[in-house]
Amino acid sequence: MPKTVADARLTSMTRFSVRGLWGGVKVADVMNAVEVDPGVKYVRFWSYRQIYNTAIPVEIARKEKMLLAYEFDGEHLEEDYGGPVRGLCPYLWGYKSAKSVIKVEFTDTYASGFWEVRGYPDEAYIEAGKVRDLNSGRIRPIPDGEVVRFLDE
Ligand SMILES: Nc1nc2c(c(=O)[nH]1)N[C@H]1C(S)=C(S)[C@@H](COP(=O)(O)O)O[C@H]1N2
Ligand SMILES: [Mo]
Repeated sequence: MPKTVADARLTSMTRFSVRGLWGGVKVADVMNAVEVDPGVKYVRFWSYRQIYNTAIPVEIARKEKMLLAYEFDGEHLEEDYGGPVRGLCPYLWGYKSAKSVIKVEFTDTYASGFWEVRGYPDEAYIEAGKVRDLNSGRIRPIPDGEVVRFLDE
């Protein structure tokens, strides 16, 4: 599969955000390669041991920076960071970026995943507020939606 490098941020609902060059395979490319049924509505990522899982709408899964990532700033992802392969969904809160992915499922119905059944919102829409920017170490304001720029930049 072709490699894609995306300049993107992972932003957690627990209020940290980290930016880097994520290398991996676009989920859209995988979907095209396996000729996913056009009726598919959700993509679900399953982590090693199949306890952690999370699903996102197919429209988001097909976006430019939605990856099955295996690199961060040119280095292979270690296990703690979700290696060897993890989901990266910079468009939504970090819990939609499943680590150590072993299975990707294409479905037409939605079910809540690991954090969602424990009360995290199913939509995971990033809301404005303050986060700890792990690149600068500073607490900075973010707008709603994908974190591309901080409001103090
Ligand atoms: N398998 C697995 N994936 C996971 C999690 C987890 O606990 N287990 N935590 C999620 C949450 S809440 C966030 S914010 C990100 C954190 O990724 P990081 O540990 O690389 O910063 O991973 C997500 N993916
Ligand atoms: Mo998180």
